[in-house]
Amino acid sequence: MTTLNSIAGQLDGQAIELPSWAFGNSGTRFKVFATPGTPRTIQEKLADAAQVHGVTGLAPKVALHIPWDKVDDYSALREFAGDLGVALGTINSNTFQDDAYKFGSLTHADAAIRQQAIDHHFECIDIMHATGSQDLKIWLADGTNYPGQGDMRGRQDRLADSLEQIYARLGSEQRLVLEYKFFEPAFYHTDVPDWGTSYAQVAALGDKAMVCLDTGHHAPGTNIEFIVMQLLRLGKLGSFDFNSRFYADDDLIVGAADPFQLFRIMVEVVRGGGYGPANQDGSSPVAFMLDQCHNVEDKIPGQIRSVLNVQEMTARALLVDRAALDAAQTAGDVLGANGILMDAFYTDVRGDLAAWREGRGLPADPLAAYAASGYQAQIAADRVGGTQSSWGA
Ligand code: LRH
Ligand code: MN
Ligand code: MN
Repeated sequence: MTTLNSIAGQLDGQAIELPSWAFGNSGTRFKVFATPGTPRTIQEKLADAAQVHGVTGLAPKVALHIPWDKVDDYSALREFAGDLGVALGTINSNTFQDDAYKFGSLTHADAAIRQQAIDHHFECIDIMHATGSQDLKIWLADGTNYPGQGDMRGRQDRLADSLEQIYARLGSEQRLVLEYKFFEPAFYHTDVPDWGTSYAQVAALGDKAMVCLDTGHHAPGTNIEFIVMQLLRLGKLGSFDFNSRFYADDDLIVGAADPFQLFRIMVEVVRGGGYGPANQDGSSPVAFMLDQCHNVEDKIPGQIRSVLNVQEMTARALLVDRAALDAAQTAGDVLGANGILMDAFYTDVRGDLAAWREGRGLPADPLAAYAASGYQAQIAADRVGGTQSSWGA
């Protein structure tokens, strides 16, 4: 049986990127509940994200969403983040809130609107140069609500052309990751609904274009770890948007709804070489991001819980006795193989991870340490006046 001690070193380099928007208020279309102390600016969101990294050591980067996190000076923002001990990560484009994009963005039939959407991505690439970001993440709300409303083939062709233009602008160290989602906001067809479409589009672009897998963007019952396996096998898994769901795109805390699924995903990530320092600069080929919204729970503890859940399931995945599993699989030992996987899943690593943290000068219990820090009360007292950030602003 592999012990946590033997895999502790593999946990050291784990880096999970936090979404800036997780710190703002969010809700459903019925109600957005405000939380005292919610950030009013991107600088305040970064300060909150730094709290998460400070108590966990797991979250050194923060992803930005443009224009939600628009500032005049991105180099200054990069420095500001650095002073807090975090770096700016993935730049998310946004072509889903402007009236112009009612009938599409990168797929739009009107050349002028399509150009507007392409130009927005050029702006995002400029921002990436200033922030030092590696990835441009594209998620499109493009789609139609009624059969016949649009020419699906034409839209796909225009998407390919738009992406080609955006791809051509990338710097040598930059990547484009294309996220898919099976429905919403469009209900009849979505232009990038599944990993196959995303794969087909990015494969046509080149090595710097990859797929982004948001765990909440699949139909119920989808075997997500199979998709993870396949994309890693094809060398095209660029990033994750981790969250969990009971119904559709619920954006709940990762590992909250189905920790076993998160474990199975991490098993395939490890198996496929997607975890650990595979790149020459020591970074992982896969960016592990969260994409979550905390509607009713406090946001900073929500993010702390999330990164701890990812670490916990990563540790359990690393505990899988690979040699024994291979032998059982080869021998056709169905129950034996399943038992080996389940042994790792059922291993309670929480005590060992607390010791791992203490050994690195981190609090054994990050949630308790955050609660005791007084930060929450401080921001609730300080952040009065101004407009609280929310998902979409
Ligand atoms: C779309 C999505 C995408 C957006 C984010 C706010 O549902 O997952 O990643 O950028 O939500
Ligand atoms: Mn997402
Ligand atoms: Mn989503």
